[in-house]
Amino acid sequence: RKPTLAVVGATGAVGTVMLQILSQHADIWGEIRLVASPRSAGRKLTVRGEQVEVLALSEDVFDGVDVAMFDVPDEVAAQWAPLAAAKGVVVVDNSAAFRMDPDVPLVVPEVNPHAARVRPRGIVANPNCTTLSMIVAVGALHAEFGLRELIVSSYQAVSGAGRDGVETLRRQLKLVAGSELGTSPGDVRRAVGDDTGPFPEPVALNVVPWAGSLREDGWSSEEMKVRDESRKILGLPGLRVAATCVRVPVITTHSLTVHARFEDEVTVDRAREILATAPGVVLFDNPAAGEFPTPADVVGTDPTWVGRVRRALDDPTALELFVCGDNLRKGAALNTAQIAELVAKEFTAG
Ligand code: 2RA
Repeated sequence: RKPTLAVVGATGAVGTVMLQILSQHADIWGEIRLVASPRSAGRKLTVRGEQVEVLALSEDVFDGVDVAMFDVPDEVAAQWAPLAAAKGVVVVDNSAAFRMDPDVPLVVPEVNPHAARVRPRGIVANPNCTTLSMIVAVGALHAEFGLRELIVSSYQAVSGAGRDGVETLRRQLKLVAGSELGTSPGDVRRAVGDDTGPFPEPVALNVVPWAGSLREDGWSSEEMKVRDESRKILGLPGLRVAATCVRVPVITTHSLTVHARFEDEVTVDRAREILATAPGVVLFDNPAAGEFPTPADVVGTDPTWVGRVRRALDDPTALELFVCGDNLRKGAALNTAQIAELVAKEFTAG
């Protein structure tokens, strides 16, 4: 039989992409139930070409549901995912509430699909978009070379901060368009005003070395997620990781520079072969022809795009990469849907 799916948070930025993906992928689901906060209940959204009414989140909406994809704030997931799981629903959750719970697998289907089968709490966690934007490429290289250390800088799109992030950048861009701003200290700040939305500084004509909230010793929550989640997904609890997360004036698609150090010497030729054949990765790397991935071209696509593959000049065991991934697709909705599809196979097989 075809399993029943619930999409919880169907009206949000990621929920919207989830519905697009469900309309594009093989039609493996029976009923698809759309769920959101009471504020959005009654709205009609299109999925698989049909209009479906949005239901208000309640325990009853999980009756008869086999798998639920959640994209809701951490505190909502923390409350509702266990309630759904208690009704027998397998919850695939895109919040940070359960990612580091030892009884909740953190899954990237191209890297650790087997982990999705062992879920003592009935919950499978989806990683954060920054980790997801690079981990498929890094995981493929790790499988061959054995990863020892990861040093990354992110260039994160504003849609990572939700609709508010996108609206903030668009509003600020209108205020600075056609101006001579960006030539004197503080001129951009004065032009965009005090309302910087979810960001601590203006994001138009700027880069902001901050994403998430403050953690110990000056690290951001986003940087800790990159470290903790990479370790858990790759099964390397002692992996050395240093991340610096930066917000840039891009609507959608996170980019990262990656310095990856491995057990032994690596060659660029072999790294390129691995990246060119790894599922979910596109190698786009010909600087002589001006070919490298950028968010403007990667947005709206599914794979992790890799360019600028070089061996570190001062360390023959390390590679340098530039990686781009659509933070709403592979970084959120797509990976969640892929996990849900993995779980669905258990229902169709059984
Ligand atoms: C961001 N990674 O880009 C976050 C969203 N989960 O802000």
